[in-house]
Amino acid sequence: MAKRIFSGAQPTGNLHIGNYLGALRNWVALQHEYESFFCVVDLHAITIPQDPEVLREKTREVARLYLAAGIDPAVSTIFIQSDVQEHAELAWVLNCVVRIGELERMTQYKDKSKKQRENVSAGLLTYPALMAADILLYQTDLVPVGQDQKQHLELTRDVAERFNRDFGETFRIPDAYIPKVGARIQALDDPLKKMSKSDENANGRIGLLDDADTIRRKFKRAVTDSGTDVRFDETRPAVTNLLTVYQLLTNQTREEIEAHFAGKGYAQLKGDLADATIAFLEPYQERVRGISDEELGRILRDGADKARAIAEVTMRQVKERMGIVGA
Ligand code: AQP
Repeated sequence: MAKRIFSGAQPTGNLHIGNYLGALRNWVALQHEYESFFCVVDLHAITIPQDPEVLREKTREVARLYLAAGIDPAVSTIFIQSDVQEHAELAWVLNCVVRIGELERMTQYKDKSKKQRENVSAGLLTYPALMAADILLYQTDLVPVGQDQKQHLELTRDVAERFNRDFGETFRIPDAYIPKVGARIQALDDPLKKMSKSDENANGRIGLLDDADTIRRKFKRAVTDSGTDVRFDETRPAVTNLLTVYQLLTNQTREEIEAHFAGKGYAQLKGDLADATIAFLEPYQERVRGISDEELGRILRDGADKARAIAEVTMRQVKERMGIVGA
């Protein structure tokens, strides 16, 4: 059987260059080597409150962003999570396999529950069981994600191993694929925080659909470190973060970049970075606009059909192994 990839993004706001550089870009590169499944994970999005109208719109927007990034529906399966009911069904089963202590140790849960205070949904806690279901349904080999999802992936492996041990060999154990560069793009307003869609300060992220003026303004305002020289240096996280984005967008080596900025200051870095980002995003946005509603609908329906055919097989095996037989 061809090796499989599964990954997804949540329609929880505007996708940013962190999502692109940490995840989408690698999906595009890997899709020709693997049988690939890319999902818009709307059921994950509702673990925190969402406006239904906005969620509907963002779900389709994320699918458009996948296509415009270069995910090719002729070779990859693109679909919306809620169109394949086995995701929710297997998530319930895995909720009965995962331990509460394991879920409570997840750093994303700790961070996000702090922001929700007393209104934390049970779904926010059990989010990793749904993510495990997404991955395990497709007997996935590799999961290309950013650094922030590493812990969830480790839990997915643990849950799959536990299920296999208790009920017999059922799930393939997936590996994470985390890029060496770009796995954690930091926020522009705080280099110690990751760039995030749901952060209330939009100045911390560059949205994939931001216009040129907004991009220039956000980079101009970006926090920098003390010192003046522009080079990669772990002890200067803000400048290193900007340089990492520049490196990935221009495909230059670190040496070439440091030579280019030798003797120049932060203003030059910010200006050149804005130019490189706009040069990348303008044609990207043009491609997003070029995808008609009809074409998108057809791709998503085909994708859901293909995904469902595989998910059903896994789900049937899971139920048989557990003794869930129905009438
Ligand atoms: N800052 C980042 N740098 C690199 N990769 C990132 N990813 C997210 N943020 C960064 C990766 O993008 C993929 C899709 O992310 P997600 O939709 O699952 O959301 P998330 O990981 O919870 O992070 P976001 O985008 O900031 O969303 P919110 O604010 O809603 O939590 C994943 O592979 C992720 O690792």
